[in-house]
Amino acid sequence: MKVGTLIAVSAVLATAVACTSNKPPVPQAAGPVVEITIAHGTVTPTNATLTAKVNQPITLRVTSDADDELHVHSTPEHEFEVKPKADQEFSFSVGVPGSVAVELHHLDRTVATIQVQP
Ligand SMILES: [Cu+2]
Repeated sequence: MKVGTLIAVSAVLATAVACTSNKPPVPQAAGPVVEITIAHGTVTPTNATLTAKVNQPITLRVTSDADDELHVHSTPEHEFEVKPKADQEFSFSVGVPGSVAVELHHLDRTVATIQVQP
């Protein structure tokens, strides 16, 4: 009897965990979205400027034809692996006001600079 109950509970927990792999819910105060395209060794945009608030979610939406690596030079730092596919979304927020560079490391370009305001 007890064993049967435990198994039932475990099954429910496993289902709940599996559900969390769905897309995260849309954040309340959505911040800026940066559309980034990498094609034939060129990235667009470069040196874009935008503003965001501290702790506001910022989204990078990337369409690429190559592997690359996005670095967000904030505190803390964020690092995202870019794959050769369309519409990859990376979200992060910045906890410290200041100027934050978003860099593409293989192509060695600054995609955007985000002015994070308190
Ligand atoms: Cu970097």
